[in-house]
This record gives sequence, structure tokens and C-alpha cells, in this order.
Amino acid sequence: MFKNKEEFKFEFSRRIIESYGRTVEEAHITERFLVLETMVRDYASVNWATSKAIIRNNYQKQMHYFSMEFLMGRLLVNNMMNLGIYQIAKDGLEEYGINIHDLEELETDAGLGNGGLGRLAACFMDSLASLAYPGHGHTIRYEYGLFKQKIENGYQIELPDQWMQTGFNWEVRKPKHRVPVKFFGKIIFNETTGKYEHVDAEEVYAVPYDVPIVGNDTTNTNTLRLWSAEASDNIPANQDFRQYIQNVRDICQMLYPDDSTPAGKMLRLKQEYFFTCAGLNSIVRAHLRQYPNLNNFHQKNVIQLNDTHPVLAIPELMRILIDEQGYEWEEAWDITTQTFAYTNHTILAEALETWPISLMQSLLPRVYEIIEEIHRRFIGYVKMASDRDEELLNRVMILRDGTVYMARLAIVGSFSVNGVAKLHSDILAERELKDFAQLYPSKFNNKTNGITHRRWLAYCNPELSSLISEYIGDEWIKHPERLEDLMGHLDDLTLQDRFLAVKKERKQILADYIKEHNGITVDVDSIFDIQVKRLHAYKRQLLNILHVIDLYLRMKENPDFRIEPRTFIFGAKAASGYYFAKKVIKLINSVGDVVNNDSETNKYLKVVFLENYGVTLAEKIMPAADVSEQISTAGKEASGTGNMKFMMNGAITLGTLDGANVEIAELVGEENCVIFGMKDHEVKELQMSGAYKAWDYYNNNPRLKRIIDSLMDGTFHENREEFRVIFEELMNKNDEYFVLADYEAYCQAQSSVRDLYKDRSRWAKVCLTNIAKSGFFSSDRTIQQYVDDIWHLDKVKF
Ligand code: 26Q
Repeated sequence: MFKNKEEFKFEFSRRIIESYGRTVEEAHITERFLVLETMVRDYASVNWATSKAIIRNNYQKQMHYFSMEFLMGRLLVNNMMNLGIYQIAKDGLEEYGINIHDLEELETDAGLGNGGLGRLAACFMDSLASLAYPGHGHTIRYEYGLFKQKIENGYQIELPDQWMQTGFNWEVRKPKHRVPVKFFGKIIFNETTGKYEHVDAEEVYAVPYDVPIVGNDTTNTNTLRLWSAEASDNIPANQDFRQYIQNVRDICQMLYPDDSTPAGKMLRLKQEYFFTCAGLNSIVRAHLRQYPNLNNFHQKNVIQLNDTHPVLAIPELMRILIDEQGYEWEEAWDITTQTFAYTNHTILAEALETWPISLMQSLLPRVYEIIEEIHRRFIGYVKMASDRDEELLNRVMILRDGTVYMARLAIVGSFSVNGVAKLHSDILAERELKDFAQLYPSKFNNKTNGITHRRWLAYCNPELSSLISEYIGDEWIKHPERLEDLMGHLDDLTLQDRFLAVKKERKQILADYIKEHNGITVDVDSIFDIQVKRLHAYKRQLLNILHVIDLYLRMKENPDFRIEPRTFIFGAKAASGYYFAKKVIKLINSVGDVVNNDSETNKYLKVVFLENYGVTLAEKIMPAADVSEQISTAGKEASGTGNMKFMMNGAITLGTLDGANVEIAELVGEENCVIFGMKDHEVKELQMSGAYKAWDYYNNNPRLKRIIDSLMDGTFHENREEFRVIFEELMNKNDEYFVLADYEAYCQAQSSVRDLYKDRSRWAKVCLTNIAKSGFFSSDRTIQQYVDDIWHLDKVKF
């Protein structure tokens, strides 16, 4: 492989000629891009082969991260940077007159995820590889990722995300490793063999496509395995051929674009079983190539379940052990429960996954039988342990009222159950999953989320990165906790000025993007106040926009009242069937239309809605933020990870004490963030007491009344009914997420942000403190904790 610019150029030119029969000068930009991409992939492949061989030869334990979602984003720059060949390629291309950034822009995001949970999986892959741990991912090779969002006339339109259209060059198809997966049919017991057999099944092949996961400054290269469904040779005689082909195609067609209300659809369950069955069987096969049996399976493999979506892996492993490998139930259960660990990502009861028994029984007859047996034995255990506490039994049953409770199955079948931030894990153990925490106290633990500081600081914000390195050296790239060394330079006025200059530079880049995509001119000296995340009632984008309306109306009503210039920036996708969320998007856009075009006020106030928020756009947004809006109703956001990305890029958190905000506030101290609103227990108490009356806030607070009335009086939309749902949600449904209850506190928090911003030196210090303390939120730290407490892996040694 190339070791310097000259070798790179030679190789690049050779490949262009060989692939396209043209010289570098003649080649089309997409041809240049594809050649660069395949060169990087092949470069990584050498390390990949070495890593696999070492892991095998050393009989190392491996971790397998099972997740329905991996929001990888782009891979080219990340891989070149991690391999340490970015500069060589950049310089080499430059000598051909090619700007590497132009090629970078041609890569489409691998957007195989909805939001936080999927991006977490991607960050974990980067940290695992970089820390040289053998940890791999399993997921579905969706033909379409999360929908592409267009905003038309202020409304969200969903378009298919054809991410593989120009080819996805990182993957390698492995047809030899295909796995048969069976749906429907029936189970018969074969008296002569003494085994259960699955007959008349609809069988499909799961074919793996492997993607190398390149670590930073290490030979270690892990695998992300994407499973794709293809037609099998054994289809039942009675099956209609065309229908069968269609069924096969449906499985990997698309990602379910909903991260809150489980779809409850057969196809989703099919997807869940499809990839867990495939992943597990491939791991079992690999194990049996090295060892005579599965007795030590759990000593050589650990499987982390990313939420309940892959939980069918638990009964599937039982099935393999018992039906295929001849184990007795007890032995099989020992192996299984020492293999799986489960991560919970949500507290919202309505988001906990359940399935109708009838559906599961017909789609997965044998797996369902095994779940029944797990349930039966678990109930026996609870009866014994609780002295027949019937109420407790009803609260913990895996099967009840025709329903399978997936989180309960996950807890019973795993040796570890973790939440994703301190507060979240506490709420699980003390409230939501209290019964289980009492039954299995040693299983429960916390692993506060993290983000890869390589993608989210070093690579996406090179301006800030080199400034940091000028002051504290570049060891923070390997050891993110070293960012703390910045604390010794907080009072350095030059550093403060240079930080503000870098921030402004990055705000300009975002401003240019906004100009190009939204046609709106924004002032880079204004406060960039940003809220980007999925749209959900509990995340309270509504609280933010109500406050914007307030500022606008006050300026209109009083010509003497003028605010410190602000630019409020939003980015959010709403699930396609989530009516309320879509209305909030429309409201933000409508307010923007009015506010941005009002010449009396638009020097001071602008509202921007950025279309199609995703990983790549986030890489432009994070470096440009002054204020990070993290304003969920306390107790609802499990962790948040956007909050960490903002912090690492020197934005100030304006947030409630929810999820990981609590830990951010603890680390930076109250002077270095702006915390407001009800605490988790206050929300809970207010909810329980039934004393909350949204109308009282409306009636007693004239400002709030004025703002809420503006939703329906034609100020922002000629159709006065346009925002009725929002009004209804707030007033007549009594404001489930306490937007009005936290309103005053939020306004005060916003005004302290403004005061702070005016003192430029003080502001810079606060931002630098945030950067300095952000090392804790590197996913390297998170992964090390998973390794120490749950996975117990050794590093791959080269
Ligand atoms: C389930 C069944 C059917 C269809 C869809 C789903 C589904 C899909 C995605 C349910 C939930 C999700 C995603 C949840 C999620 O992203 N949770 C977030 O996880 C982050 C990482 O831990 C946390 O930081 C966030 O707080 C949490 O909201």
C-alpha cells in the first residue's frame, strides 16, 4: 500500500486507468471519488485480515453488538483520518488539481438509524476499534435508510433515502456465509431422532455484507455485518411464487421510521428475528469452527442487545442449543443467560416493545414455544422468591393478556441490564423496573453514553482541534480526558480571543449553508441557539418556539424593547404518522416566515429550520453552536447524546436536569451551564397529585395567554385552525409535558444566557470549560466501562 504522496498518486492513477480506461485528468469526479474510496477500503482490508487472524489464533473473546440501527454517516474521511492517510491523499490529489473536499461531498450518509440509539451504536463501533477491542456489529442491510426530509411550504415531506444508489463500496458480500431463516410453518417432534423439526416454513437466506470498522492509529479492524434477505432454494410447495419473492424483498426494504410508538407490525417482527437469527447462527458457526461444542460459548462471546429490538436472540440461542446441539434446558439456560446483556434506552412506557402472542406464535412457532417455557419457569421462580405475591407476579410476567413483554424477556434472559445515564439508570432501578431490580439486584448497572470525540471534535472541527492542540498538545486524541489540561489556560486572553474567532469562523460556514439552502441571511455575531434532534413532544421543541414567539411579540408591541441578536436554529425529523410533531415543524417554519421577513425586528431575531437533519449535517452544526438546547421534560430523555457533541465543541448547555444533562452540569458546575425547570421528582409528584392545570397558567400569566392566542389569531397562519392541535394539546389535554409549567423558568434561563453572552471574555471561559470537561463523554470512556464491568474483553495485540 502507498506510504507517501508519490506512491498514492501512482496507485490512484493506475486504478483510474484500469477501472475506467481514462487518465486522472479525463476521469469524471464520481470516478475519482469511487477510486479513492476503494483505495481506502483496500488499504483497510490488509489490517482487517490481520486482525481476524490474530483474534482467531489467540482464541479471543469477542463482543457482538446487536442493533436494528447503525447511523454511520459518511465513512471516507473518518477512515482516512483513522488510518492516518488523509493528508497523503489530500496532498496527492491536490497535485492532480483535485480538491479532496469535492470528493468527500459525493459520499452519501449510511443513515441506517432513527436517531440517538442508532448513532450510539456507530460511536461505539469507532471506540471499540480504536481501543483495539474485538467488537463487531450486526444489523440489517436496509435498502432505504431513514427517509429524506423535504420541507415544502413549511410542511415535512418524506422521500425515500436511496443511499446505495451510487453503490456502497465499503461492503464485501459474503455469500458463503449465508444463513437460512425460517418463518411460519409448524413444529413437529420427530420420534426417531428425538428432535423438534420446523416444517412447511417460509425460508429465506440471510446473506452477510461485511464492512470494515477502522480504528484510529491501530491495526485493529472490526466488522459491521449487514444482513440482507435473498430467496432460498427450499420454499414450500404451496407457496405462491410471486408472493414469496415479494415477501423476501419486503424484509430489508426499509427502516421503520418511528422511534417512539412501536409499529406492532408483522414485518417489523420479521426484521427483528431475521437479523438476530442470522447473526447468532453465524456466531455459533464460527465458534464451532474453533471449539468442539458450545459449552464455552459464553466465555468466548458476549452479545449486547441494543434495546429490546434484538431480544429474540435469547430464545433463538436456546433453540440452537436445545434443538440443534442437544443440550438440556438447564445447561442451555446457563449458557444463554451468561451470553446476553441488555441496554434500555427509554423510560416512556408507551415506547416499551410488546407483541401480540398470536402474531409471534404464527410467525415464529418454535421460538414462541421457548418463550412460553422461559415464562413458565420464571413465574415459578418469582412465586418461590416472593412467597406467591400475586400482584408482583402480574407486574413482571413475560406473557400476559395475549401479549409478549419484550423488556421483561430481555431482563430475565440477560446477565446485565443497563441504563444510559446516571439519572436514567436510577429511574429504572427505583421506579420503572423496580420489581426486576429487586429480583435481580446484581444485574442492574449504569453506563453513561458517550460520543466519539474523533468524529465529533477532531475531524468535524479541525479549526478548534488545532487550537486545542496548540495549547495542550495532541495527546487528547488518544486520551480524551486530557482535554482537561485546557483548564490551566482558561484565563489566557489570547486563547479566549482565538476561541471566539474559531467559533465565528464555524458560524460563518453554517451561515453560508443556511444562505444557500434556506435563502436566509443570518448574522454571525448573533447568538446561535440550536435545537437539533428528533421531533417529540417530550423534547419540547414547542417550548423553544413559544419563547421565540414571545420575543417577537414583545418587540412588536414595544419599540423600546430590543433583544441581543439571536438566531434560533432547528433541525428535526418527525415520524411520518406523528401528527402533532409535524404540526410543530410547520409552526417553526411559519414563525420563521413571519419573523425573518419583518424588517422591524429581523436585525435581532431570525428563525431557521434546517431540512433533513442527519449525521453529516450535524458535523456542520455542532462546531457552530453557541447555545445547546436540551430542554426535555425532566425524567423523559434517557440520556441524549447531541448534548455531548455540542459541549465538546464549546457550546453552553441550556437544559433541564434530565438524562446526561445532569452529569454535564455536575462536571462543569452551575456557573458553566444554564439549568432551569422542574426536576424529575417534581414532575413525578405534580403528575401524581393531579394538581396541574394548564388553564391556570394561561389565565394567570398574560404573556403566556398572548403567546398561545397568537397560535390561533392569524399572526402566523391565515388559517386560524392550522395550529389547533397544538392548542388542544397544551390546553384541553392539559399539557402532558409541562411546557407551560416550565415556561417562566425557561425565559429566565434564556435571559441569563443573553447576559452571559454579552461578557465576551466570561463567555469564552465558560465555553472552554465545557470543552475541557467534555472528555468524560468520549465513547472511549463508555466502552472501557462496558469492557470492565460487562464484556471482559482483551485488547487485540499486534
Ligand atoms: C420500536 C419498535 C418498532 C418500530 C420502532 C421502534 C423503535 C425504534 C427506535 C423504538 C425506539 C427507537 C429509538 C430510540 C432512541 O433513539 N432512544 C434514544 O437513545 C439514545 C441513546 O441511548 C438516548 O441518548 C436518548 O435519550 C434516547 O431517546
